Amino acid sequence: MQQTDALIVIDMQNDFCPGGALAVSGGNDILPEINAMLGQFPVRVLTQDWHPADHASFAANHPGAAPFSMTEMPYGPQVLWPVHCVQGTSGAAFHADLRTDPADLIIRKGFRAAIDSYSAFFENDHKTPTGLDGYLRARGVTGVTLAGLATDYCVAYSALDAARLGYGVTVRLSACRAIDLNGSLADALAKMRAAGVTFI
Ligand code: VGL
Ligand code: ZN
Repeated sequence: MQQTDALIVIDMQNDFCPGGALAVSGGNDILPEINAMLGQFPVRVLTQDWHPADHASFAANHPGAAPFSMTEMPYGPQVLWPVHCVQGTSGAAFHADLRTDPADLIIRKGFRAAIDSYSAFFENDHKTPTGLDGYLRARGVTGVTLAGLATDYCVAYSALDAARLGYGVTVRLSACRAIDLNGSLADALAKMRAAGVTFI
């Protein structure tokens, strides 16, 4: 690892762990590995999915729509999710066993009601920045390692954006878990591989 590598821990929040509103199977199993990784990188970032209650990605805000069905947004197709990670709720809080003290930066995303944001870098229109790219560049970061939830959504979108932005990208698959909706995991792994992402 070079001195310029950042660890980006994606969405280790209660709602994505067993018992949560959008639980990822085995989501909490990766906490020990992530906690250990937080001591191994010179730059450490946590992301936090952070939605208002009227968020457009929630099936509950689309009368008659079932969770995990699809809709069209102005920026393209969008999965309609169960209500999750509502700002200020316990579901949006980091898992109690995540070591948050080593984090240099906590970046929140998905706070605009009209647009979802899987990636740590851009919202789902692939244009609206979160500010993370500017932060990492200002700190001289050239490579990022990603871990967290979920492999096939927020981790994959972050990895693909990071590759597009010119960072060297590594995904620590043993420290990720997937939602795997209709083949989304295989699809995400193929896209990341094609983008030059390294898996460890
Ligand atoms: C995520 C779906 C909706 C994720 C966030 O963290 O992968 N997935 N919001
Ligand atoms: Zn979300």
